[in-house]
Amino acid sequence: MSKKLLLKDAHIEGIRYLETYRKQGGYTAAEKALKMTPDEILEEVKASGLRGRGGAGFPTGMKWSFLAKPEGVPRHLVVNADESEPGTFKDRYLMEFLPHLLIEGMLISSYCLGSNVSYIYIRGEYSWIPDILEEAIEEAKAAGYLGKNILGTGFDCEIYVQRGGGAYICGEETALLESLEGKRGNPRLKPPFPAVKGLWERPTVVNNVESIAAIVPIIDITGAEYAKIGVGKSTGTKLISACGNINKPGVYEIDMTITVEEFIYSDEYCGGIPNGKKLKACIPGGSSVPIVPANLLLKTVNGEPRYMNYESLADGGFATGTMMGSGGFIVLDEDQCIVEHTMTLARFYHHESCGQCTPCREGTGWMHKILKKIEKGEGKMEDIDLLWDIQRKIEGNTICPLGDAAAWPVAAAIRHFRDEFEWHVKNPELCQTQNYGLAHY
Ligand code: L3W
Ligand code: SF4
Repeated sequence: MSKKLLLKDAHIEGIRYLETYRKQGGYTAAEKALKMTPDEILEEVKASGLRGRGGAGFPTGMKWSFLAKPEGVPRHLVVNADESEPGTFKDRYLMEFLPHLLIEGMLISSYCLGSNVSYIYIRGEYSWIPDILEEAIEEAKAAGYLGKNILGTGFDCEIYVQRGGGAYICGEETALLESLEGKRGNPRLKPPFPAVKGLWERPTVVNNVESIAAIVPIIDITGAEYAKIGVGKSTGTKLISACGNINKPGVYEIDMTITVEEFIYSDEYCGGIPNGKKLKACIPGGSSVPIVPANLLLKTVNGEPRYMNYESLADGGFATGTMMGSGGFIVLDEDQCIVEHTMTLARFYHHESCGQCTPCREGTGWMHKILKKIEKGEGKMEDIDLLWDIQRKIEGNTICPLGDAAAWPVAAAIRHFRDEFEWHVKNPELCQTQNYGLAHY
């Protein structure tokens, strides 16, 4: 059984409220942290090996150490709660059930980074959660954990919640900052990174909800102890939101030492695939990461079992591997049509493209149109090569990662399931009359 650090108290009734949260030891990590120096906290975060839980897996301690500290310029912590990646819903769970864990993590992080005004930018569709967060912020303030002179330390900190307007692109950190400044959420060119020029051109750390929540157990048990959980550079625990063709969809906390097979089939996690169907493929890190067929999902290129961690999932590079991403784990059984699935994703990325760069704005639209044609049985063999060509021209040629995120699912689908695309071209009449995914496999 995986060790639980974030969700250990999630089942306790009333844990959303300060009184219950404190009864379970809540805010003792913050009290401990406020007696440490900011540099001591930073050393603990570095020692923990924590990697950003939003998708990129960038080392959190390193990101914090990049924060510029010019004299007299305010700095900010911004929590990215714009959780919009298809298949990803772990941050929603944390904020809905454990709002004080996030606020405690923000208090410690804000103190370490020197942010007196910190923000939570939350996706507009999570319409009921800002009220939960704001209630928790008020409780924390009344208890002296936020506001002026927190616990008599002289440190001041306010937290504000800002709702997004429903654009996926505002989860990209610089688009988020633009939106937070009241502008259209267009991504900025990087560098400069937010750590140098972020919110209102001030040094800013943008971190995912889960990353900031993880600061609480890191301070609680120490960075060194946190680093002992997991394996290699995949330290600590990771929240996985599991969905698709599984018996037990939900949010699970894993310690990154379990295999993919165990995660899908064990009763502790997904509980297997309904109706005894066979596993066809899986997208383990949210819709932006490459899809992997079952044979490569259960074993790596070395014939080893594949583990639920950053390194093992990526084993073999994009040819055979994928990414941990945001931990949005989507399972597809043998009845699912890969062409239809890829077309649905292409439609999503085209709709969500901000339109600033030509390869993304035009390319996502072309990919969607071609996939729609193939899916309906109206495509030609050359369309598959054209699709391949378009995705290659998008990848690496755009301002922000949305371009890559649109290209990778198409590339991986063609690489691993080309015969399924060809089947659609060769069987136009069957495409319109039956479940071609099932007919083909
Ligand atoms: C200072 C440097 N800071 C890097 C910082 C950078 C950022 C972080 C990671 O995209 C991915 C995307 C999605 N000085 C720095 C530096 N940084 N070098 O490190 O940066 P980066 O560019 O590798 O990634 P990103 O722009 O944060 C995130 C993928 O995650 N994804 C998840 C998407 C969806 C969600 C969601 O719904 N919650 O996260 C899934 O795979 O496609 O590739 O902070 O500033 N020299
Ligand atoms: Fe906008 Fe797409 Fe360019 Fe990102 S890659 S800046 S979403 S057009």
